[in-house]
Amino acid sequence: NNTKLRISDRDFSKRFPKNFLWGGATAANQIEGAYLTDNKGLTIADILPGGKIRLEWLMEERPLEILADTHTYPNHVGIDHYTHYKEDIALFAEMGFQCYRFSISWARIFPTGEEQQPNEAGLAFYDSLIDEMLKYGIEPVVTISHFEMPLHLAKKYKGWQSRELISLFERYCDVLFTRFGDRVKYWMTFNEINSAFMMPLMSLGFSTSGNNFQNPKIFQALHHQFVASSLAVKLAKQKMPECQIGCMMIAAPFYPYSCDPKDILYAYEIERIWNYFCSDVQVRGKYPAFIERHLFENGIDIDIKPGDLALLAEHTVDYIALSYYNSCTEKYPTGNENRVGGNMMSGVENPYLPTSEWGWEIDPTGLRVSLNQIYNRYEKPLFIVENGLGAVDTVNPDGSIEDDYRISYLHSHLIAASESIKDGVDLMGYTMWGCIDLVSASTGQMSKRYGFIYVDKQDDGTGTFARSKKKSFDWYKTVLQTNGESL
Ligand code: BGP
Repeated sequence: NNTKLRISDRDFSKRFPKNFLWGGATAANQIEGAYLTDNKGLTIADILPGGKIRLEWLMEERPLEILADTHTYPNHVGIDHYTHYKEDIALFAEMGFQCYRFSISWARIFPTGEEQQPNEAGLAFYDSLIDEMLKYGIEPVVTISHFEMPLHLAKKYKGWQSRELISLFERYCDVLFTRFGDRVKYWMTFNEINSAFMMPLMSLGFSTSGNNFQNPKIFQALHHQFVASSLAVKLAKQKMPECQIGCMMIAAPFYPYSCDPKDILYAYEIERIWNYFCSDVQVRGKYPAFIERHLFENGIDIDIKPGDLALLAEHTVDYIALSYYNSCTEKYPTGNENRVGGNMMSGVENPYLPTSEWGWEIDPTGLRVSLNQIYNRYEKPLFIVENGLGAVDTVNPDGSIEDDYRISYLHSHLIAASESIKDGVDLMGYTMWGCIDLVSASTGQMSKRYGFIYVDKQDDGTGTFARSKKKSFDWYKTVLQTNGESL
C-alpha cells in the first residue's frame, strides 16, 4: 500500500495566483500638490527643499524652520494630482490596475493635527478619489501615514518623540475608518517604519545626528509608533471586521561581503535590526530578545507605560507590506573599506551588482531572498507595495519615451517575485512604485522618474503637467492582462 500522495495542489505552471493584486503606488506629498488648498495644513514634507540640499535636511540634525524662499519646494505643486486625479485614475484603469496604493495626508484631515473636528474639504477630496477608483473596479489600498505629519505636531511635540501623538493619530485613524471604511478594505499604518534609522525627519518628525542605532530618541519614537499602530489595528477591526491592516517595512537582504565569519555575523546583526526589529514587534507582538540586548548594551531606556506591551501583543497586523529597491552588503569594519555604498541604508559596494543612475544596486535575486526570509520568519501574507527604477527619461521628438531599462528592471523583479511564490511565499500583490512620475522622496526632484506615465514637469519648475504614456505603459498592461504569464 505504497500510495503516492501529492503534498499540495499548488499550480507550478502559473507565475501568479488568481486574485493577485496588481497595481501601482504613490504617496500624497509626492503627487498631490495643492499644499495649502481647501484648508490643508503644512506638513513636514512641505518644508523640504528639492535638490542636493534635501539630503542634508534628511540626514543631519537641524531646527525645523521654513527655509528661505531661494529654495524650491517641489511638493508644493507635486504633479498636481489634486486637480488631475480623474485623468490619472483613468490611465491606471486603462493599464488594468486591480488596486491602487495611495496615502492620505494627515494635514488635509487635521490641518494642525490637534483640531477637534476634521476638515470636511479634505475628507471630501479622498471621498471623490476613492469613488473614482471604485468606478473602475480598482481596490483602494491606503497608507495612513507616508513620510509626512502636520508640521505643527513636529514643532510642538518633536514628532513621535512625544507620547501625545498616539492619541492624535488614533483620532485621525478613527475619522478615516469611519468615513472610508465602507469602501476601503486594505490599510497599512506607517510607511517604511524601519526608515526611522535612515531618515527620521520624514518618518518620525525630527532630525538627528550621529548613529541612529544608538539614539534613544529613535527607539522611544518607534515605541510610540508601535503603540499607535496597535491601536489603529484594534480600531480598524472594531469598525471594519473584514478589513486587512498591515505594517510596512523596507525589505533588503544583507549579504556578508565574504565567507569570513566576522563578515557573516556583522551582516546578520545589522540585518536583524534593520529588517526585523520593527516587524517583529508589529507581527509577533513583542520586542525581540536581540533588541533588549542591544538597548541594554547601549544604555538605552525606553519609557513604556503599563498596558503598552499587552496592547502590542494583542493587536498585531494581518499582513506585511514591503518596499524593495536593493540589497545591502556588509563587511566587518576594519577602517579601510569605503562604506559609502550607493544604497542609502548602509553597507559596502557589491562588486557583482550593477547600479541605477543614483547608485542604487539592482538585484532582483535579492527580492526573492528577502521574500523567502520574511515569509519563513512570519508565515503571514506579504504584499510588495513598492518596487521600481528611478531613471532619467528622454522624450523623443515624436513624444514617445522608450524606457526599456525600466521594463527590464521590472521584468526581472517580477520573475523573482514569481519564483518566490513557487518557493511557497504567500504573496498578495504587487504595486509598482511611482506608477505615474512623481517628486522623488530623497532628491525632491522630478528628474528621478519611476512612472509608466510621464508627467511634463521639470526640476526647474517648468512644464505643463501633461500626462503621456511611456513604452512601459503597454508592457505593464499586457503583464496585467495575462496575470504575469507574458513575462
Ligand atoms: C521609498 C519611499 C517612497 C519613494 C521611494 C523611492 O523609500 O517610501 O516615498 O519615494 O522610496 O525613493 P526616491 O523617491 O528617493 O527615489
